[in-house]
Amino acid sequence: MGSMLTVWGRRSSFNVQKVMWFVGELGLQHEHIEIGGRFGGLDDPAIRRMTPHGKVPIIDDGGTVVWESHAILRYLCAVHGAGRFWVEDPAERARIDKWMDWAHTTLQPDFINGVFWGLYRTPAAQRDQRAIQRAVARCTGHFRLLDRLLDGRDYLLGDVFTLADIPAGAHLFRYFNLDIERPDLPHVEAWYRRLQERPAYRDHAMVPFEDLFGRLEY
Ligand SMILES: N[C@@H](CCC(=O)N[C@@H](CS)C(=O)NCC(=O)O)C(=O)O
Repeated sequence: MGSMLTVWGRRSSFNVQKVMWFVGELGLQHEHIEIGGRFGGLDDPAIRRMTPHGKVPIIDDGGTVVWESHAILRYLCAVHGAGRFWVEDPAERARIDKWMDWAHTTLQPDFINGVFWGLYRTPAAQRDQRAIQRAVARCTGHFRLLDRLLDGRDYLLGDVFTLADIPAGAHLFRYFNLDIERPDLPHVEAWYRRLQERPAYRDHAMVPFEDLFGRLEY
């Protein structure tokens, strides 16, 4: 099998980016196989044996197969994050989980689905401008909330970078590079600059997305 850890999923996938960013933060030796999107391969029997729904990311860590980006983040944190990312205290872990789940269930649907898919991935003639505007407005609210949270702190939970920063922080490259209305976000922008000092962020969460323009098929 080569290396212990294998990650499947195209680098242009938002859900893959969160996982690859964390693999980079952990400094884990791994093999990365681009599947999905223009690479195809999601219907291969070997992939379907690992994940019944045929979506990326997927990992195999020494025989343990995990899919769903946040399940993967938590698994990698528990197994490989000792001393740096893993926390034992359930209350402390819940502080992290709250923001991870908020990002996945609230921010991501409004931004990645509503704005990124609605505006960028949908061909101009098919765009629903009113729906896009409503999603942009909801994102304005979400990013304002993050801006208030980040006032006076370096990272979402305080002085230290945690897993909570990954799902929300992975949105910033696309949010700040789309041609949309944004409110004043001084603290979010400072956080974005701070994240860009991390090589793993630059390598995995700032992936150009032009090849997704006008493409609804994957
Ligand atoms: N909730 C899943 C979503 C997985 C998902 O929808 N992945 C997309 C890419 S972001 C996918 O596999 N799309 C098909 C493709 O890339 O061809 C997760 O967080 O991992």
